[in-house]
This record gives sequence, structure tokens and C-alpha cells, in this order.
Amino acid sequence: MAIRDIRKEGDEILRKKAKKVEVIDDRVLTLLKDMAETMYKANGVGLAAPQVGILKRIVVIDIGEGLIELINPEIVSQEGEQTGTEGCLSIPGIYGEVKRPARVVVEALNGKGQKIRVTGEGLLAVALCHEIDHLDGILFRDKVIRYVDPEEKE
Ligand code: GNR
Ligand code: NI
Repeated sequence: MAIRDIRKEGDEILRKKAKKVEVIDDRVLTLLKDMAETMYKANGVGLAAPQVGILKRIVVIDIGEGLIELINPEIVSQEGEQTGTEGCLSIPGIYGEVKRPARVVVEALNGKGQKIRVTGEGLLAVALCHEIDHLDGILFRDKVIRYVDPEEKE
């Protein structure tokens, strides 16, 4: 296991579209482990592979309810709307309100290549959307409707 460097805004890799994983090999499994370790060390609730410089559609999330590993995640349904304050490990010190769906259903593969379905509400819905955006080169800053002073961050 290893901690990987988190790329910061301005690094062009964060603006590229990540490629689907075709084969879940040892490199992918090592990446998943390293991403989880890197996310926990940085106290993040999620991390997408482009943030560690790898243009693969791989995401890890832990909102405090256990680790979720997602390969090739896709939002298959979404409903409602919520506005919450977001931050990003690639844009340290900046916080802003973003509108997201209230509830999303995501299909993906786990590390064993099994198809999984994750339903998220609240912060989990936000994290799923935020991470999948990273896979498409989208940063939360692109969607901010109001910047928030770090002091008034919820
Ligand atoms: O750690 C993170 N916290 C967070 C808080 C609110 C909304 C989204 C996030 S994701 C972020 C980690 C990160 O940058 N993932 O890409
Ligand atoms: Ni982020």
C-alpha cells in the first residue's frame, strides 16, 4: 500500500475524461487500495483516480459508513435536489454551495468484478456525484452557486 500524491487544480489531468476499466487486474486492485489509503490520510470522504494522476474510471468513497469501491460507476437514476457546501482535496481551502440531486442510484463494478448498485441520499448522493464528475474532468468549482467562507462551513 502507498499514499499517492493528490493533484491540485491547475494540473491538466483533472480536466481530462477518464477511461473505462476493461480488465480488473492487479494494477487496478493496487490503485483501489492506494486510493483508499490516500483518502483516509487526507481526511476526505471520497477520491477519484484522476486526482492521483490516473485516468481510469475508479472511485473510492467513505462518508463514515464504510469503504465503497466503484469501478466504471454510472448514475442510472436521480431525483430531487439538495444544496450543500462542498470542498475538494484538489482545491484546498475553497468551499462553495453546489446543487445536486437529493438521491442517486449508481451502478458499478466492485474489485471482484461483480455488478453493484449503490443508492445514496444526502452526503452520499453528493459524494457520488462529486466523484463521478471528476471522472469527466468536472470540478465542483464549475458548479458553485455561492462561495462560502471557511469559517461558516457547516
Ligand atoms: O473530502 C471531501 N469532502 C467533500 C465534502 C462535501 C462534498 C464533497 C466532498 S468530496 C471531498 C474529497 C474530494 O475532493 N473528492 O474528490
Ligand atoms: Ni474532489
